[in-house]
Amino acid sequence: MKVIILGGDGYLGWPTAMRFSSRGDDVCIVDNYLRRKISKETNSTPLFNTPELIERVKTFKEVSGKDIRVVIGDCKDYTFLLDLFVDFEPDVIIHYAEQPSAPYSMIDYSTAALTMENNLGSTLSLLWAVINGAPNCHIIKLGTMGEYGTPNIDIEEGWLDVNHNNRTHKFLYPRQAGSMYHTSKIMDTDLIWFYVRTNKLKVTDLMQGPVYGFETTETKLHSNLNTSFNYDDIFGTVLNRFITQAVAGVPLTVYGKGGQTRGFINIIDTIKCIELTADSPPALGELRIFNQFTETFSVNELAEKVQRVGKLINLTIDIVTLKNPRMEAEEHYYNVANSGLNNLGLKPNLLTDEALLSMIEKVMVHKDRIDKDKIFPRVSW
Ligand code: USQ
Repeated sequence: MKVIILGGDGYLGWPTAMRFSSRGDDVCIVDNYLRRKISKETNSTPLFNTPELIERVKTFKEVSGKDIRVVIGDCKDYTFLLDLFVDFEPDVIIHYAEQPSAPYSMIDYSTAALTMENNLGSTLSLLWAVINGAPNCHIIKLGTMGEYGTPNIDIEEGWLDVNHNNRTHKFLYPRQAGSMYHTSKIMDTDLIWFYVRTNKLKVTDLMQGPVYGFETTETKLHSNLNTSFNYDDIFGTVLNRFITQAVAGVPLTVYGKGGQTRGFINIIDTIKCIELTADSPPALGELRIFNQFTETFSVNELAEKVQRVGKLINLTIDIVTLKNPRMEAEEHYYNVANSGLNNLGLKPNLLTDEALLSMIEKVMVHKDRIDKDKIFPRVSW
């Protein structure tokens, strides 16, 4: 397949690019380094060294023999995307080109505006460039489980049949986000659903939970191929943070009561889900939605797991309860459907003690690079 990866420099985009290239697909990455720029501005540099794309693809070619095309540009620029799609003729476009941090989106007006402008702007340009330049191609859009929020009813996979006054209609499952970032993803979904209806596009929306981990088959090939593993309060996801805190000897930072429950997924499974999705596209005119996670845990359960597993290698790990910097339910009902990707053939890599231990041990190798000043929350809402 010919695959374009928008946001191919990021935590998930880069390993996805290497995976598809390794399989023999023809891969083109697009990125404007926005994520690097705003991580720098917020002093949120990743734990591992991550060279820029030209150096990464050069190393990847040396170790794999495969070429990945890199195009530096802004996905908000419709004409730029249109020209690229007409030239490259993609079968699949994977859309990661979004500002991904909830805390970043809640710092102030300018970061809220950047999140809205970047995320909605890139999605709108993508949709129009597909309509006019690659109308049969399959768009795979990274959505987020956080679009649903934490309603007091079961969460279905994207859609809900509503029965009202003896009539039934299928709607997008109701969405209610807890940050401006998550709200931008809801608005993305509305844009996508509109253009699927009016222009018969072919789209899969993957509602992903917080991802953990940093190693895939390809990142292990060379240290230049690392992905951007963040552990700071703005760009780090909770389990990656807890693992790093455990290694640094900093107490695990549970926000509030710690009953916040989410659907988690190993980065290895994220990449597998994208492959499975790309290999089984929906029909033209269909918006297919999968909930992309493999297990649910509360924040307290995760902290206790990290503490218990760390003890096996003699780490002394404390857990602190911090005043929650976020406005969110700290105890809530959470029962979420996720059979779609399993039905496509996903064999989950679960958070076993061995998997957790292996991540802790690998982060230990980089212990000297951990900056303890980046750990406690700086943004609240
Ligand atoms: N949390 C803590 N302690 C911490 C960090 C987080 O208790 O030190 C709690 C948060 O309050 C929240 C939960 O852990 O209840 C998850 O937080 P997170 O920072 O791991 O995840 P979130 O901000 O929701 O965003 C992350 C990614 C985002 C993705 C989303 C999936 O940054 O790109 O869309 O996970 S989901 O959470 O399902 O919406």
